Amino acid sequence: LSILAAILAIGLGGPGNDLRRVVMSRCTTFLEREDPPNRRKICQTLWDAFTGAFVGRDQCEVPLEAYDQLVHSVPQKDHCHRTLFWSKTKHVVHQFTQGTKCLVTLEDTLLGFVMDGLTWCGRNGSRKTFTTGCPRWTQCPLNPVRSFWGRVSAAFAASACGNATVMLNGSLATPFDPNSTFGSIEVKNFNSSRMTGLAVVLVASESDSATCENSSLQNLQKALDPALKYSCKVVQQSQIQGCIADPPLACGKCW
Ligand code: AVW
Repeated sequence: LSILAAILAIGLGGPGNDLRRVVMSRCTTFLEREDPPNRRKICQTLWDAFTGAFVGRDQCEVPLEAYDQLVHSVPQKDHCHRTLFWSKTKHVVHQFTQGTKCLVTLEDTLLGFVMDGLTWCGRNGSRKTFTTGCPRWTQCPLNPVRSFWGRVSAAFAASACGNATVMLNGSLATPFDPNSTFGSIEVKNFNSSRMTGLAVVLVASESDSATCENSSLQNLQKALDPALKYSCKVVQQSQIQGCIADPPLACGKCW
C-alpha cells in the first residue's frame, strides 16, 4: 500500500499537491472542534467542489457560478449581529476579529479562512491545479481567484442577519468605493428580510479629517434598501488598537 501511495504521490506531484496540502490543513485547523472523521469528510468535499470549479478550464473563463456547488457544499453558520464587512481596511479588521473574537469577517468563516491569500488556476485540457502563472486580479475579470471571492462574498452578504457592521477607510477621499467587492457585490446581496441595519465604522487616523458626511457615504446610504437602518461613526484607529490590546468583556463596547 505504501508503494502504491508513493507512486500516486509522484504521479500527482507538482504545485497542485502543495495547494491541496495547504487547503486541507487549513480546513482541518478551522474545523478543529469537529470530530476527525467528519472533519476529513467535510474537507475532502470542500477540496472536490473547489477544484471542480476551475480545473480543466481556461484561467480567464471561470464564472462566479462555477463556485455555486462549493458554496452549497460546506456548512455555514449564522452570525446574527456579528457580521463584519470591510473595504481597504483588511489589516486592522483582521487584527480586530482575531484579537477580540467580537465580530466575524468572511476570512473568519471556513471558505474565507482556507483561501485567504492563496492563488490558484487550472489550464484548458489539464487535470492539474496550478499556483504560479495564474492571472492577476485585474488581468481578466473571470479569473478563478476573483470569481471565487465574488461568489463567496455574495453568499456571505446574503447570509448576514441582524445589525451588520462595515469598517471603511476614513483616510481615503472615497471610503465607499462602488467598484470594490463590498460596493459592487456585498451591498447588492444584502437581504433586508434577514438584515436589520448597517453600521459604518469609519476608521480614522489622527492626521485625517474623516467624516460621516463624506459624499461617498451618502452614496452608500442611497444604495441600501430603505428598510435597513443606517448609522455611521468615526472611530480612531488607536481606539481599535486599544480594544485589540485590551478586549472588553462585553462585545460592542469598543466604540
Ligand atoms: P478591497 P473589497 N488588484 O480592500 O471591498 C489586486 O478593495 O474589494 O476591499 N487585488 C485586489 C484588487 C486589485 N485591483 N482589488 C481587490 N483585490 C483583492 C470580501 C486584494 O486581495 C469581504 F467580505 C485585496 O486585499 C469584504 O467585506 C482584497 O481584494 C470585502 O469583500 C480586498 O480589496 C472586501 O473586498
